[in-house]
Amino acid sequence: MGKIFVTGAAGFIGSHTTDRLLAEGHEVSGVDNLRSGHRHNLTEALKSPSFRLAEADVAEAGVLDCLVAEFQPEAIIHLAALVSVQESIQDPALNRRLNVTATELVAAAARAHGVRRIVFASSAAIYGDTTDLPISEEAPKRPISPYGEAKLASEGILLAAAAAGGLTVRCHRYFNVFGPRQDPASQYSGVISIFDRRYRDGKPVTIFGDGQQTRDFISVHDVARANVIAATSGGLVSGVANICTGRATSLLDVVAVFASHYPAVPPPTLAPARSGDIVHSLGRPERARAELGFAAEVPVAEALGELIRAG
Ligand code: UD2
Repeated sequence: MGKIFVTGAAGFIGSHTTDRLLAEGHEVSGVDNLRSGHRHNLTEALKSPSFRLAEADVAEAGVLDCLVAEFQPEAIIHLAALVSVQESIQDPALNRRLNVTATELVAAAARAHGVRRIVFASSAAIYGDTTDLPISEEAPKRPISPYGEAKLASEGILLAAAAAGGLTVRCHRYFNVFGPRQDPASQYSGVISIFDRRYRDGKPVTIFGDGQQTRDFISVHDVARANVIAATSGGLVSGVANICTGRATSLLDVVAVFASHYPAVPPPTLAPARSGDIVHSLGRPERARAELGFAAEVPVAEALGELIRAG
């Protein structure tokens, strides 16, 4: 069993990844500044003697170097980020600091302290608005937000560090991740987290457009499993891979699942499509299967049911 360092451990994906690492018997050291993460996401993890959490900002010089030097992990799973695309547009300097500078510091700490592997939270946002579906890793990279640009730059920083030797880097291009602990805070949060909150409150959801738009929605449990595989499996080589299901789910499909659980909630309100919205997004999952042995397993309807039943 290994020692794994997780940045953004109190976040949506970070906390599920931490839970899974602990369940598999690994020792985990996490860091989070609790800006968008929450200590309560780690309620179970914090009961484990194999877990510790430092409350600190990874973009601050010296923080990562100190924590990595002390813990001496075999791998770093770098999930700390500015997660809102909208916020990256409003505050590009903050996006750069949290989504690029932090990555440089991760690479530097790994090299300085002999960490052998980094797993990085990249995003389908690096592809931008492509209509050539399903999207393969070879597709043109045309990010349309500071967030997408920063994720692409981070991939470059980490893969260059890996090319210098002694380090394996796996960049995970997540598609539309959903599940328990995702924050529905703003109108630009992930649509499923917003719908979940609205149905719980007994209020109708708003569908922008006709609801026939599709996304490659993937359960956070599958994403956490992909992270753990990439951090702990032997024999991996550096590279990038989509983390997706390869299956398209429409918003109407999503609404149908919620509606069946909440028959008393009024039907959705329809509103004009959001400007800049893409109609369809779908990833090719083959490379993750070939290079990591990872394939998504949780059907969307099942994961939605779990989310709806969660407290
Ligand atoms: C992601 C990003 C978005 C932008 C976009 C670029 C997130 C959460 N969103 O959006 O910021 O970068 O990629 O392609 O990372 N919708 C509704 N009702 C709602 C909320 C959303 O109908 O209350 C629709 C929305 O208009 C879209 C679909 O649901 O058609 C999915 O929205 P999303 O923001 O969850 O995900 P996405 O991939 O469009």
